[in-house]
Amino acid sequence: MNGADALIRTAIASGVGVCFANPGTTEMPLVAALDRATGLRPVLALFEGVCTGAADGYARLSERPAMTLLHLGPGFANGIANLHNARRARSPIVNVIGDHATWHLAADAPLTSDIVSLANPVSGWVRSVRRVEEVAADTAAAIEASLAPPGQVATLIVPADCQWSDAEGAAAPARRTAPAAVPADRIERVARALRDGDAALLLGGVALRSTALRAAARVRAASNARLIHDVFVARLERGADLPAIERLPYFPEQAIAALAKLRTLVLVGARDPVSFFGYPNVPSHLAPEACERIVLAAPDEDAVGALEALADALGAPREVPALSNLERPRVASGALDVATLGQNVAALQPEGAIVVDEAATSGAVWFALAGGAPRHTVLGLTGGAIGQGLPTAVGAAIACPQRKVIALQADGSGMYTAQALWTMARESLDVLVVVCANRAYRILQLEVARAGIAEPGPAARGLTELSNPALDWCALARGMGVPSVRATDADSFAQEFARAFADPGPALIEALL
Ligand SMILES: Cc1ncc(C[n+]2csc(CCOP(=O)(O)OP(=O)(O)O)c2C)c(N)n1
Repeated sequence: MNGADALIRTAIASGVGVCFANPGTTEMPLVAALDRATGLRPVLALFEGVCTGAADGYARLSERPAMTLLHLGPGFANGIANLHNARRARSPIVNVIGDHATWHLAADAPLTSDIVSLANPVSGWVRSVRRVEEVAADTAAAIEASLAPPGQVATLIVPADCQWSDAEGAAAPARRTAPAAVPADRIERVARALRDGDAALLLGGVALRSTALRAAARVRAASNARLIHDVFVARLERGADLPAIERLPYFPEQAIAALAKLRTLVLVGARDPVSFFGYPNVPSHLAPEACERIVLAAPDEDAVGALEALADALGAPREVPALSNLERPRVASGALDVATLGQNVAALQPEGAIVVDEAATSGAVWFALAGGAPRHTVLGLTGGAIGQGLPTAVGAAIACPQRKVIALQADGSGMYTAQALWTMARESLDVLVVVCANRAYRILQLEVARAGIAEPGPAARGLTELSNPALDWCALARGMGVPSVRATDADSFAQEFARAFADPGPALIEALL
C-alpha cells in the first residue's frame, strides 16, 4: 500500500462516497488508488468550479463529507468561487490537492505556487502533508475537521512523493462531533423576550429543515413571533405540509422595511442579517439599531433541540397545523415571462423535487408561488458567487438519485460553469435544467437604474446585455450530450416541463423570456 491507498481507504472508512475530480500529474497515484479501492465513486468535471460546486450540492443533501480532487494551485484556484459559496453554506467538503514532490518544490517548476495562501480564505482548516507516514492520519483529521459542526471546508495538500511512497495503512475513521446543546437559561431568556411581542426568529442552517420548522411553528403559535429566513439559503425544506415562513427581500430598502417594527430578533443558526452590498445612506444591518438581537443557537449549536425546548418553555401545543394557506397555482398560458415561467414551475414541479435556485431575477415569482407546491427542497446561492447552480445540481443529483433535480438557471450565471452539463450527461443524472434566457445581466441593469443612471451609455449597456451574439443554450446542451428544447410561450413551456418528468435523465429547456 502506498500513501495514496492510505488516503483513499481512510476516506472510504470515514464515509466519503464520491470524489469530484479534475486531476493532473501530481494526483496520478491517487487516481490509480481509486482503481484499487471500492466504495469511492470518481466523477470527472471539466472545470474545477464544477467539482467544488458539485461537492457543495452533494454535501448539502447527503450530510456526508464531499471530496474533491484538484490539481495544484491553479486547479484549486479555478474552484475557489464555489468553495466561497460552500463556506457560506457551511458544507462539509474535503479538498485533496496534489502538490509537487517535496524535493521538487525548490526547483520552482512552472506549476509551483503558494497553495496554502490560495486555500486559506475559503477553508476553515488547511494542512500540508509532510511525510508519507502522516497521510492517513492527516486525511482522517481533514474529514473530521470538515464535519465539525456546523460543517466547513477542509483542504489537504498532498505532495506527490507522499502519495507514491510506501505507507503503513489506513487511519481509524474520522469521528463526527455532535452540535453543542443550548443551555437552559438561554432558552428561558428567549422565551421571556418573545412574550414581550414584536419579535421574529431568523432561521438558518439546520433550522430550515422539517423537524426544526415544525418546532418553530409551535413557537410561532405560542408567541406570535414571526418566522423569517435569509434571502439565500443553503437548504430549505418547503411545500404544502410544512409551515410557511417569510423570506427576507433581496434589496436592502425592502428588507429594512420588512424588519422595521421588530423589537427582538432571535437568531437560530443564522447571522444578524446584512445588506448584500453597501449603498449610499443605507445601513449595513437590516434590523433596526434598537432591535435587540438574541442568539438562541449559534451555527455550531443544536438549533433543533433549542427550538423544541423553546416551544415547550412557551407551553406550545405539541402539534400545530402547517398554517400554510398557500395554494398551488394553476398552469398559466400565454406569453412566457418571469411570472408565467414561475407559475408553471410551481404548478407542475413534482413531489420531492430538489430545486437549485440560481434563477436570479427570474426566480422571485416561482419562489413566492412554490410555497403551495408539494414538498420540495430549495438550494440557494449562499455566497453570491454566480456559477453555482449547474454544479450544485450535479452534486444534488448524485446525493439523491431517487429525486428529480430542477436547476432554475439564469443564463448569465449558467455560462460560468456550463461544463456541468457534460457531467450531467456522462453520469446520466436526473436533472432538468430550465435556463431563464433573458439574454441580459438583468440584475446589473437594475443596479444601473438604482445608481440613478436613467440613460445607460454604451459601456453600461454593452456590459449588461448578453445579445450579439445571442447564446444558443439548446446547441450548447446538445454539444455536451444533454437533450434540449426551446420554449417561447407559457403553454409549450408547461408541456415540455411536464414531459421532462416522465423521462428521467438530464434535459434542458431554454425558456426564452
Ligand atoms: C463570480 C461572480 N462574478 C460576477 C458577479 C457579478 N454579478 C452578479 S449578478 C451578475 C449577472 C447575473 O445575470 P444572470 O445570471 O443572467 O441573471 P439575471 O440578473 O439576468 O436574472 C453578475 C455578473 C458575481 N456575483 N459573482
